[in-house]
Amino acid sequence: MSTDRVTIVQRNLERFLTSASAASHRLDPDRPVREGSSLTPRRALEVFEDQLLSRMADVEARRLKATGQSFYTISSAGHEQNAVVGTHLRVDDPCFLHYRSGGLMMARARQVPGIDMAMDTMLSVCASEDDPTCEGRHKVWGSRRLWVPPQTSTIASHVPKAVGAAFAIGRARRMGVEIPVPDDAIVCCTFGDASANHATALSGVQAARYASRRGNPMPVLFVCEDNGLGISTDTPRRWIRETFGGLGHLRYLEADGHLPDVWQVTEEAVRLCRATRKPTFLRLVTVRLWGHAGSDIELAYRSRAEIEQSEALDPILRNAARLIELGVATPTELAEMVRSVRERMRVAADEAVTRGHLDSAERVVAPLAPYDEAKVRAEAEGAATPEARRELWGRELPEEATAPVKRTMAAHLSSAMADEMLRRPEVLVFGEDVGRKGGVYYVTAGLQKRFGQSRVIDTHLDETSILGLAQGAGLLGLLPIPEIQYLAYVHNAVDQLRGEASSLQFFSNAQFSNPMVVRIAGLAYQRGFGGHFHNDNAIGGLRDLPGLILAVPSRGGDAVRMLRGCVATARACGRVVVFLEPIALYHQKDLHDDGDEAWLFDYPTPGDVLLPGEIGGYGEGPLLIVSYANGLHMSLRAQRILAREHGIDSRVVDVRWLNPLPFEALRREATDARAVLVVDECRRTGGGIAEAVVADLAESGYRGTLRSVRAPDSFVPLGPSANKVLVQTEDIVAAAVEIASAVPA
Ligand SMILES: Cc1ncc(C[n+]2csc(CCOP(=O)(O)OP(=O)(O)O)c2C)c(N)n1
Ligand SMILES: [Mg+2]
Repeated sequence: MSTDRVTIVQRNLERFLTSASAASHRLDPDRPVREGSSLTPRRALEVFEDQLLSRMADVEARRLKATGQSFYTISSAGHEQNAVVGTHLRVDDPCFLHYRSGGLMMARARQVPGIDMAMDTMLSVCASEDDPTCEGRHKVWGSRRLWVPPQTSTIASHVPKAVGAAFAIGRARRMGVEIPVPDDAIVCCTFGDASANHATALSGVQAARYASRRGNPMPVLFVCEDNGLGISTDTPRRWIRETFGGLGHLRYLEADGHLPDVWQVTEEAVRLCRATRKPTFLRLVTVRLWGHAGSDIELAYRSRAEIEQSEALDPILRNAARLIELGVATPTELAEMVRSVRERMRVAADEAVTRGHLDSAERVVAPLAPYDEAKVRAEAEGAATPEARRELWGRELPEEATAPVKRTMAAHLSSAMADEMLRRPEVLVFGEDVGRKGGVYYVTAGLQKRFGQSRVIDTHLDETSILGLAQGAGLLGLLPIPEIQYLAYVHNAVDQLRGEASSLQFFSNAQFSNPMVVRIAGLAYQRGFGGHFHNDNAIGGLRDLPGLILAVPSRGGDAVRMLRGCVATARACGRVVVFLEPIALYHQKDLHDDGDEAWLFDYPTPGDVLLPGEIGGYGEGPLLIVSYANGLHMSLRAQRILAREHGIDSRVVDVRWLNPLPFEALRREATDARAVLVVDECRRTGGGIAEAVVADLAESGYRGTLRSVRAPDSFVPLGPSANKVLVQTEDIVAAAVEIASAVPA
């Protein structure tokens, strides 16, 4: 049925142009179409042509779908007035777009010579390897040259990063850091009316208003493309106005009607946003033609009369009528334009289907996780000048400090953050309570005093917005190091990492990146305090993200060296890194006995670094114990007990990097071991690393005994019962003794 409606809508336009009469007058191509308007016939015809390009791209996508040659049929048909937004924006205004913003894209491409958006769009819907945005990996509007980072299909998930980018424009200036867009750029973010209800959209709009309320420039233009439907569910009339029309710190405008009317309001919205640097919301009234997507049977939930009503409001039909009436063009001229745009798109489509597709897994994954070790090492090993460091630290550099209190992991990380901020003016630290308080565990203490409020920001309480800011700032060339207060609370916003941040290089063929190092305080072992939400040991949701690096230090010195490696990897390769700091080890001083202070370490001198994949090892013996974080601490305790009380010698390995797992290094370690015991403080099934490590060793031909100690699949209760669901040192000893007795030395 949708194909029929495509034909019907096209025929409506043709019939109209055949039967319409030309106006009795003809407007001068460069005089305003009406008094006070900046719209001239010349510009109006350009917009109309962009709208036709968008429309014909939809027509061709559906034609090719019928023969299995195109793979994307969510169309912009009925939304083409968004081309007007594209006309009023500059090409250096970053855009984060709804999947129906085809007209906007066409109008934007017009501003850049040498871009053939008809061809590019056809390559994209055919998932061709020649698609310049992402070699066919996905299709939601994107272009490097047009400053449009491609978006995922997750509705509204791009709103927080658009807000983050708008914030970063103003912030970069305050930080004195050059970014790739001018100071007066604005950010445009389009989305649908149903999407406007989504928590993520509301999160973004709220963040923009909040930041603006606090006096920050927030040049973001939200454009709600309101077609009154979210697939089959209607949006109540006036809902968008009722929801966003009366909010403080958000200017609200509505654009409806013919081209000249939409032109005027849109121009005003862009002008206001640019001039005032304040969040602006434009409701653009649209209709949806041809159902939600090619596969949608619209008649199942809408009557024919309703469908015909939408078709009567086809913006292309209405604009054509208006342009003829105004004397901008004759019906014959518009008919000729329709014919030539259709022909152009058809030629592009026929060419696009001849192109190939990515033909190997290697090619598909190539941009997923760029890594250049030499570049990363050079970045990691650099440091600020000795003079600058002396000036920052005063008499005593952190590596010269002797008092034990200075040598816990928390203290070291705090110094490492200061060192990174000193040598990299583009580092931006933010999160809940990171400024005045210094973070939940004081890791960022003193940074705001040292580096100022422009670089160390207390955000409002919303993890989605924090990760949105990280993406926007990273996209614009800053180096964000946000803090999430607890592991449990990243899950609250994890789509911003899962769906968005970690997929950007893949879906843009590494033409865009959003480097960041997300610091998260997490894991358990807080002696019963805090309950599950402060003792969360669920890392599965981060471990299965392709491209995301998950770093988990266990020792204070390593934490510094790893942080250097992480920041360098983000900087040099645009990667998304999660740096998970074990809360229970922040202030840990002792290892074996109370007061032994064997868990205090020296501050590594600048240049001493650990890069992704570099594991650690302690002791020698036929038993290999593989662990990380709190498990590493316990394994080292177990190692001494095993040697002293059971005559079992072992080597303990610190995995350090939990995604991707350093399989090869672990296989090497296991080569001479008679048995391998994996000590995993995270959940038994899917949550931890034991499954993967054991499976890899087994599959790679390891012949010794394999065993693991893991936490049960449980949440962590409050009080002493917590230890019942957490791996204990005694469990490690018992498992090691059991394997040793099974495997003769
Ligand atoms: C988070 C999320 N949930 C559900 C979907 C499935 N889905 C795709 S589009 C859509 C409706 C969106 O409606 P609206 O925002 O009004 O945009 P429109 O398609 O009408 O332009 C839904 C539910 C999705 N893509 N993302
Ligand atoms: Mg809608």
